[in-house]
Amino acid sequence: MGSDFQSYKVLVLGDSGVGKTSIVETFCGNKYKTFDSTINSDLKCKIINLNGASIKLEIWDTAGQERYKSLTPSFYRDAMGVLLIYDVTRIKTFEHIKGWLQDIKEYTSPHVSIVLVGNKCESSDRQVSLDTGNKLADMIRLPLLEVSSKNNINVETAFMTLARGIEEVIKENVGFKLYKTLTYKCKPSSLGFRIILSEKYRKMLLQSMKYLVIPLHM
Ligand SMILES: Nc1nc2c(ncn2[C@@H]2O[C@H](COP(=O)(O)OP(=O)(O)OP(=O)(O)O)[C@@H](O)[C@H]2O)c(=O)[nH]1
Ligand SMILES: [Mg+2]
Repeated sequence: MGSDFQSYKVLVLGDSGVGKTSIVETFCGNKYKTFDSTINSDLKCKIINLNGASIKLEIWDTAGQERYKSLTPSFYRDAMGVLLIYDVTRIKTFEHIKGWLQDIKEYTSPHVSIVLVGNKCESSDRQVSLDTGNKLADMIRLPLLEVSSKNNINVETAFMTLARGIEEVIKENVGFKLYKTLTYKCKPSSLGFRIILSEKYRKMLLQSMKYLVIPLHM
């Protein structure tokens, strides 16, 4: 597996038992079964294809139980995306979403992308309707997806929605930063100019092309 993929660090957060591990395992192609409660955090990686580019998702499945929570601020800080999960069969987990959002706001970058996820949507034991979920999602301006890791409903869509959100943020930020660098460092002439970038930045530049066409032709 090449190591030059761009990687997106993603956290999976939510109360204990909402199905974080089950969702991650289902996304990674593993069979649905019962998992032990997560201690601290587990890392899983999956390569996805986003608009023709291979991206490595570094997925951190975290512990929902208070006594296992030991994530450091720096762990949160370099996260690029968060899947924030509640369980549609337990209203308490839904009521705790605002508390999780406060933690996310406090510890992560303001540019972090978040997707709200209501798990166990196949269950007939619901305590949180889709309508109630949508009302909260509208209020906090986040995309909401109801999923079922048990029946593999919408699990991939949730991760892809998050990855696209991260990609958008990167485009905006890299485009802006490179715009500033290029307009400061380069004086275009009739001969044009040549910019040498590392492979990492070349990829980011290509992904941000729509933002960079303007400065390159000024
Ligand atoms: N009905 C139903 N049950 C599910 C689903 N996903 C997970 N579960 C069950 O929910 C329970 C908790 O799942 P986990 O994936 O371990 O939950 P977690 O969020 O990782 O929990 P912690 O590691 O303690 O934070 C298990 O009994 C799962 O079998 C689902 O989509 N539908
Ligand atoms: Mg777990």
